[in-house]
Amino acid sequence: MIARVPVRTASLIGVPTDVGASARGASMGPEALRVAGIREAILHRGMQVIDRGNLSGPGNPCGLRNGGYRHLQEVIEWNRSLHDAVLAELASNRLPIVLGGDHSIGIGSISAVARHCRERGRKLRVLWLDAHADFNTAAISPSGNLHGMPVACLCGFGPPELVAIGGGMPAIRPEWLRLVGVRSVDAEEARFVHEQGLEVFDMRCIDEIGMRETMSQALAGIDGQTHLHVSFDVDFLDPQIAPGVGTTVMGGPSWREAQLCMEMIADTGQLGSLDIVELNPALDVRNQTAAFAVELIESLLGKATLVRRRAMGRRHARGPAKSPELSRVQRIDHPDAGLFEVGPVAGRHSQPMDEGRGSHHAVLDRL
Ligand SMILES: [Mn+2]
Repeated sequence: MIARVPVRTASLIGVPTDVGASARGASMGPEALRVAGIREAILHRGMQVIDRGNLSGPGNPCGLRNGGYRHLQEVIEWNRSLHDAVLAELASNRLPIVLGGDHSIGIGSISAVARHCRERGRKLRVLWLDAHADFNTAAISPSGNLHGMPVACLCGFGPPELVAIGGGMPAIRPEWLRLVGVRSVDAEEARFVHEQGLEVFDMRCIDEIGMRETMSQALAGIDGQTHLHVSFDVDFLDPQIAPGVGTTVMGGPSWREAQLCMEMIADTGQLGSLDIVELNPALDVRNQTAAFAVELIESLLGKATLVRRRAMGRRHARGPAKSPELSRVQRIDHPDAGLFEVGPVAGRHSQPMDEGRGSHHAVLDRL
């Protein structure tokens, strides 16, 4: 049962492009996710699925940097189409699941989500799961590739055609964002992240406090009026388990950490939209990265020891567990995905929490 997921019909929107990336191949991502069974996985969660097929747009001209950007016009065209497609699904009360495509498509997708929330007076929280901060601008980007700039564009720093794509100027405010898993930031970009006050939970933070506390802080403040958007760059994952991306960075979250991350997002019950980006089948091994991504999406949609978690959450919501058994994190074998960590973690959302801003800027504080 997934009663806590508010939207029961998911819409798959394929965006087969790699115009924002340096390596070619992310344009094959949508089909790889379908081959890995994303539709069936969502159906298994008890949801309905409508596959809208793929958007169409310009091919990859393999051009050089021009005026600070590579392929700006192509990126604009893809993002305009995607904006309209995502907005239409949200207006019909469906959960858009965008199958990328490189990460530049986060601009159109999240601009539409932000417009939807603005028009309905909903709060928006964007979780950016990524090895990179994606906060470059033309002035500081080493490459001009727009897949390194979507966070900046969404926050108002970028070409006007992209910044204003959803009608809001800017689409989102930095304080609505949480970046998780970051471990590769260009020097100028890091200064800009710091200057704009982005809340970054980098890998050092995850090493030090663990994924559980990291996600607890990243999700703090989400309530029943919050639309939660997840922008899942597959390079978030450690390349040992997810080799099929163009910009691998060693030292990412493990299988278990990634599962826990997704399960804790599911526990909020507020997931409203999702992008899966940067999957590159040309670099994958027997589609294993796509298959892993699909497993994580199942967790994100509520697959896990949900009944037990919810029971423990209710128990914990009345106050800290008094019995030592309840306080101890337990490990049980799960027939589907090996070990699941369970314990009184589900009660964390019942604890009063502030927004927690400014406490984990490790990448930046070391500057
Ligand atoms: Mn990215």
